[in-house]
Amino acid sequence: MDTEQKQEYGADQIQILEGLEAVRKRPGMYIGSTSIRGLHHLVYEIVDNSIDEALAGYCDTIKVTINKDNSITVEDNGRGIPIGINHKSGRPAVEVVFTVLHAGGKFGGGGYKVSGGLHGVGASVVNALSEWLEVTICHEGKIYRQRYERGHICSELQVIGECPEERTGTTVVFLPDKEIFEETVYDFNILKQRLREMAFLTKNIRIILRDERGEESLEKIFHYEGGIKEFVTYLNKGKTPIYPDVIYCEGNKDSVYVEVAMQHNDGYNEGCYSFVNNITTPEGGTHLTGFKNALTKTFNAYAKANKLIKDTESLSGEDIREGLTAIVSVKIEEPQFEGQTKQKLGNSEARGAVDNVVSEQLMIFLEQHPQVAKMILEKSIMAQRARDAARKARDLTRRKSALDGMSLPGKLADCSDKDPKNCEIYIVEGDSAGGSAKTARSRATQAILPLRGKILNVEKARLDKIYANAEIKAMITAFGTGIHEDFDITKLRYDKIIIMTDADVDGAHISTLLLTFLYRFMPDLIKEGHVYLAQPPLFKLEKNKKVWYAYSDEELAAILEEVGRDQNNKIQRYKGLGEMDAEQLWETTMDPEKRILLRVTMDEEASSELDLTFTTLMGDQVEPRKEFIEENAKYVQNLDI
Ligand code: TSJ
Repeated sequence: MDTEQKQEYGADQIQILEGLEAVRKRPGMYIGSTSIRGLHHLVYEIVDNSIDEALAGYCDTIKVTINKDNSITVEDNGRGIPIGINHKSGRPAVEVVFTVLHAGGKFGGGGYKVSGGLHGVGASVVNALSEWLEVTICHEGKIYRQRYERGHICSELQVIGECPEERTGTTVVFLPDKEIFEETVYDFNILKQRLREMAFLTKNIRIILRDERGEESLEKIFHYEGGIKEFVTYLNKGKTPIYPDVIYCEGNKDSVYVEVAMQHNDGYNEGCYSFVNNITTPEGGTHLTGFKNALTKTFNAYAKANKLIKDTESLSGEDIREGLTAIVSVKIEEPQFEGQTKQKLGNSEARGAVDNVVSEQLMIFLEQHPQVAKMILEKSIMAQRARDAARKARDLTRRKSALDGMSLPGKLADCSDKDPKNCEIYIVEGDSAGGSAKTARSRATQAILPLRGKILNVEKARLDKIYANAEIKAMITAFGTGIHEDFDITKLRYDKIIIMTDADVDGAHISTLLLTFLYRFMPDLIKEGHVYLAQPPLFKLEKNKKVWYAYSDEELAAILEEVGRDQNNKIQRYKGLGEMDAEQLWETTMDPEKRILLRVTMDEEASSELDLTFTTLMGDQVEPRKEFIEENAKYVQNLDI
C-alpha cells in the first residue's frame, strides 16, 4: 500500500460529528443489527484497526480472546494508539478515538481515516455499545490505561505502570451491552471463520484466537505466508486441482491495489469470491467484473494464438470459469458500495485496475506454463460442449411444455389452492412415505412430490446430465421458477418447500443432496427463507392408551421422567417415515398446528465457507469429510447451513 499519506492525517484532523448517544439509539445504523451478527461485528471493528496497523507495516500479531464473561480482548503489537493531545479537542488522541463518532466507513460520507489505513472508524461505536471498555497502550516504556462505561469516560488517561522500552502495542477489552444486544454469547466458530479469512487476506499476519470459557481453553492460530494463494488452496481442499500451481497476480494501478489468486479443480462449480479492503462483497461489483473480463479476454486470445480454438470461435466466460476457485481482493482508499445491501463495489477505477493487472500477468503466466493453459482450455471446451447439449435439452423441454401447457410432473399430488402464499410442497423420500403423505395431507394447501431413491449429486455432474435427471426435472417444473438464468422467484408456486426424509443417516444424506441442488441452482429460495426441513419424531411412547412423540433423546428422557419409567411403557423407535401410518405422519410431522419445521438459512458473508461445507460433504474425497464431520459433530443437531 501507499504509505506516504500517513503524515497528512494528524490527530488534529479529527472532527466531532455526533454524540455516541446516536449510536445507542440506532445501533443498527452503525453495526447492521443487534442480533448475533452485530455482536460479532464488534470484534471485527476492533480487529480492523490492528489489521490497518499491520498493513502500515508496524504490527505482525493480533490476539483475540473470548473471556469467561463473554467480554473480548483484542491485543496487537503495533505502535500503540497515539496518546498525545489532539489540538482541536485538547484531549488525548486515544480518548478521541473512543469517544467521538467518525464519519466514513460503511454508512457515512467522507473519507476520514485514523491511520491513513482502510478502516479504523469503529472504535467509538464499539465503545458506545459496550457495558464497559478498557484500552491499554504500551508506548515508550510506559503503560497507559483508560476505562469507559457505555461510552462515557470513567477517568482520565493514566499511566498505570512501566514496560520494556521496546514493547509497544494496544490492548482493548470490552463487554457488549446486554441492554443493546439480543444475544451476548460469542460463537467461537463464527469468529474462527472470519478471523481465518482476515488472515488469508493479510499476508503474513498472525492472528491467534482463544476461547477461555470452557474448562480447557481452545486456541487457533492463523498465519498464511502465501495470503490469498493459500486461501485458494484451502477452498480447493477436498477437490482435485487440475494443475498444481495457484495462479497469482498482484499490482497497483490508479491507487487500487489488486491481488488475485486462482486455480481450477475438476468439478463444475464456479467459486469466485471478491473482497474490498478485506470486506467480502457477496454481490461482486466492478472489481469482479474487471476480473471476469480479463479472464475471458486473455484465455480466448491465448487459445486463438495457439490454435486451440478456431479464429471464428470463442469460449464464454462461464465455460472458462467452470471449476474455478478464485479470490479477487482489492484495497481502495474510498470504496463506494452499491446495491440494496451495499455489498457491491461501485468504484469504476477498480474495474480497469483489476482487468489491467490480471490481463497482463495472466498472459505471461500462460505463455510460461503452456501445459496449464492447455488443461484449462481443454476443460473449457468440454464445458462449452456440455452447455450446448444442456441448452438443446432445455429448449426442447421448453418447447414441449409450451405445447402441452406446462404439464406438471406425473408424480406430483398438487394442492387445490392456487395462491402460492397459502401453499407448500413436501419433497418426500420414497414412494411408500410419499403414499402416506398423500393420504395424510391437507389437500387444499399441501402438495406432495415423492422422489425415488438417491438424488443426483450435482457436485459431481455437468449441466447436461443435471437437466436430464428425472427427479431434478420434476422439482424444477413443480416449483415453477426455472433455474439458472431463467430463474424467476415470482413464479414460485409454493411459499414453503419442505424436505421430508427419514430421521436416519440415509435420510440426512438425501436432505444434503437436495440442499446442495437448491444451494447451487436456486440459492434465492434459501436466501429468501422458502426452504424447510420437516422434523419427524424419533420415538413413540405408548402408555395406558396414551401416546407421546419425542423428537430427540433428551425429549424422550423428559417424557419418561414425567410419566414414570416402568414396564407399561411401550417405546417404538422410528427408523423411517414408512413406519408411520398416514394419521401419525399428519399428527407428528405435517399438521401446521403441531409440526416442527427447521428453516434453512445461509450467511452470505460466510459464503466461501458454505461452499467448502458442501464440497466437503458431497465431494469425492473421504479424509476432509471425516475431519469435517468430527469437527462439527456437535453442531449437526442445529442445521443452519
Ligand atoms: F481503534 C481501536 F481502539 F479499536 C484499536 C486500535 C484497537 C486495537 C486493538 C488496536 C488499535 C491500534 C491502533 N493498533 N495500532 C494502532 N495504531 C495507531 O493508532 C497509530 C499509531 C501510531 C501512529 C503514528 O503516526 O505514529 C498512527 C497511528 C494511527
